[in-house]
Amino acid sequence: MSRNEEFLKKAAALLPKLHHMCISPLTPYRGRTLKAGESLCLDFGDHYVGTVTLKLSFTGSHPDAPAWLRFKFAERECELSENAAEYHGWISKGWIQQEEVHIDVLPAEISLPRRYAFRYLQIKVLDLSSKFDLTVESIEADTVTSADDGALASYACQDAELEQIYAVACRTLRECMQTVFEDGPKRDRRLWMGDLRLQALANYETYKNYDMVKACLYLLAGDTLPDGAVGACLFLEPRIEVDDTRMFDYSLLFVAALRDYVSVTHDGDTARELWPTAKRQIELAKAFFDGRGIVRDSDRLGWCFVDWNLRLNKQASAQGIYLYCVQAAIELAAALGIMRDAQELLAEYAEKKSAALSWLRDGRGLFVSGEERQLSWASQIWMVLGGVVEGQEAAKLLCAIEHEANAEKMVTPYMVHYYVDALISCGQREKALAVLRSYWGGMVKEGADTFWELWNPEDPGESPYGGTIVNSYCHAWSCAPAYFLQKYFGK
Ligand code: RAM
Repeated sequence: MSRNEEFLKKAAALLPKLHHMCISPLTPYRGRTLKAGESLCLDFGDHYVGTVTLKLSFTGSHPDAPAWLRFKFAERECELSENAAEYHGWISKGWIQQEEVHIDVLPAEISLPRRYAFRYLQIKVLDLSSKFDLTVESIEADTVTSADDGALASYACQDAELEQIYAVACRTLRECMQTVFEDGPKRDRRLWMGDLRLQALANYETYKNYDMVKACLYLLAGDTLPDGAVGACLFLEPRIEVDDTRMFDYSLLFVAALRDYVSVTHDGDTARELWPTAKRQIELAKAFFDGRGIVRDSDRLGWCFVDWNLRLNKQASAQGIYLYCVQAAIELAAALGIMRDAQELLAEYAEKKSAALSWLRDGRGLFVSGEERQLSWASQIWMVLGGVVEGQEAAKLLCAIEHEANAEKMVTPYMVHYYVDALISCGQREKALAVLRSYWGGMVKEGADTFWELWNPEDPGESPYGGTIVNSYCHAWSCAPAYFLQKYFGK
């Protein structure tokens, strides 16, 4: 791994402090007695992130055996009825927010071992001697976020549905704002490049913590993969360390995130200092193109995320993402006055754009991906965002894909964010607003307090991991409405 200690020092100095707030469940519970097999479900009224401490006691005879309890934390109530033993997916069971505890001596004060993301807590007595009952005396959560609630930009548009969608989006972002912008406080609880970009955009319109974005950019630039690639994600503990996961699109999106940051803050020093990292991402991506100027097919590209639709061929999307990020690099180079880089990037852009037009379109003008010439929403969207088609032509393309029943669809709010962005870029604002209402509004109708990692209205039980029990229901890449509503659909 390649570390730049100066960058990491700079980041450390800018990382935010956590604000603590002590809360208790809204459900009345004090003095509740529980016998073996009984359970208590507590509702904290909203989504929180924090640690939990309980005071427990007993009635009846002196306890003659340990109390054996199970604690389940849930972001959505439906998670409480999931069975951890039935999950055999590819992401670790370790993420499941569940503890089993034996309490030898009562009364006792116990602090559960982890930080949890939750609205609900279920306490189940797995076993207890029949000579006494367990009593719950008090439950407190020490909740944390680095978001400053007082700084949140209000959104009043005389439309209750949109205001609610905005509030849920901001709550989502708030809960993911911890020491860094976490992808989700339930899982994976770390700084992911692709997630960061969307969180930063929402943050610019809401909490406006510019230093936190700057810190995250310096972290990612401060510990890269050995060849200088920005890693897909980064750990903070026990020490700052880039993950060894490499993703074609996430490395490139560093360039877009830096461009966004600079265009909002006009922070020229950061632009200058991080420009070599940005430029390096474009250079590294060049190795993935064939002689025609087309990015290698999915099977040779390595991991390029795009979306959690597991059938998606990523080739065309990758080409679009590359073009999108080259455009961002051109803007940065021009802003920095590095005209030689800007000129070179312009030539690179023109070449790869024309290759996309020549090789990735079918006879009807739709973009296709991979050897099988797969049709997908993602491919059209990224070609629009990459500027391969523009204006009316782009609007027509995004309309045409709606009528292709076999086209691969989007399943994450992450990808739908880019769809909304593409619609706005070609003047389809009304349509963009309709998507915000139907997609994010759809989650609100399903009872979302915070927006989810994955939402496929056609298959609400979908999980890319082999089981919804590890899905995250507060995932900051889904806070798009906070950004779009505030920026484009204000008063
Ligand atoms: C999920 C993470 C994160 C995302 C990656 C690709 O597992 O939670 O949000 O960036 O996938």
